[in-house]
Amino acid sequence: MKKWMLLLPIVMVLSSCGSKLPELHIYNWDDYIEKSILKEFEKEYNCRIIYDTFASNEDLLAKFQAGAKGYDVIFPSDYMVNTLASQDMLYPIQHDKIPNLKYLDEQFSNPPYDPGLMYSIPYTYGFSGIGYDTDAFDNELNSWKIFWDAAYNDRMILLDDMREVFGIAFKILGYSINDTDPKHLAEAAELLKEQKKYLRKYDSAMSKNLLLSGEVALIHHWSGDVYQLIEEDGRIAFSIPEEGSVLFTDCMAIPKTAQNLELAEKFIDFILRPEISARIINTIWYPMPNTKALELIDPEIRSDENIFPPAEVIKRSEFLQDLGEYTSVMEKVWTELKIN
Ligand code: SPD
Repeated sequence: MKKWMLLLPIVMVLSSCGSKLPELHIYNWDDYIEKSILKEFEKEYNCRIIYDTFASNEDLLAKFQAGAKGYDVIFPSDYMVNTLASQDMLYPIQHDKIPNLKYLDEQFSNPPYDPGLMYSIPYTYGFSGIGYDTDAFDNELNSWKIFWDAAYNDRMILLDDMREVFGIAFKILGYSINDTDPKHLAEAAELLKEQKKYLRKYDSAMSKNLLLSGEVALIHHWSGDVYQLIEEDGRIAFSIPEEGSVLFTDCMAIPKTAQNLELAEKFIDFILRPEISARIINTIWYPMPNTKALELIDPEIRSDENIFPPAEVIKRSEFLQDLGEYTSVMEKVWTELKIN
């Protein structure tokens, strides 16, 4: 053996120290995955995950419209999949690259926002509702109208989310959350203007902490997020108001500008492994439409009616839909409401 050959292993180790691991860039909502799962993926696929978060579908869209590049997996909700796909921003999903799709609950396999799952794979589903401090109320809360109660002046927070906030007003007025009549929009805006007198702020990021610390009495938030609080403090409760609510499916999708398509597909498939999905459900308290995972989750979560609501609750809830050009009409009214 030549002398230089003995040095070969050392040279190989040194050169691999300098080489860059493949990267996977993920853009997701806050508090929406169990962090150790990311570590496990990095280890198994010898890569580095760069993880970034957003607070609303509209923030996600704005980022891509401003030319964001390099995200490999994103988590838009149902109607936003439709919006992004119609603006040619999503890569068609190659189903043969996601073998664990076999675990997907059939009821989620042909959704109206993305027929045949051409551009997205369902991740979780859930409801909007009211998270509240039971010490501040004598009874269970069952109506959105509580946000108009002056007794809770400055102790209430609504999501900083246009579609969700107009959704509340539309439900109180008896309209669909996807209503596109400008007269109804004006009525909804009037109602929300009344409410704003008592509102601490529109916020999606900090409201959970403020509810936990007792600074506010009630917040408008999503089911699993409030359940994460309930796990910390049994004083907190969640309810889906009787007027009906937003029912959503959040999805995984690959933007057209993704840099690492292969790793993105592997990540989506990894998430659909039943034991991985079950761990995510047990951590974030949102159900995932993975038939096998549901057999593995914590029985306390499986039997909770706010997490897996009965048919009548689902019936009075609605999925948000892409409003097309009407979105800009609503945006104008939303901006006026927020600044005045
Ligand atoms: N912490 C994650 C919350 C995700 C909520 N997405 C639902 C959006 C429905 N409009």
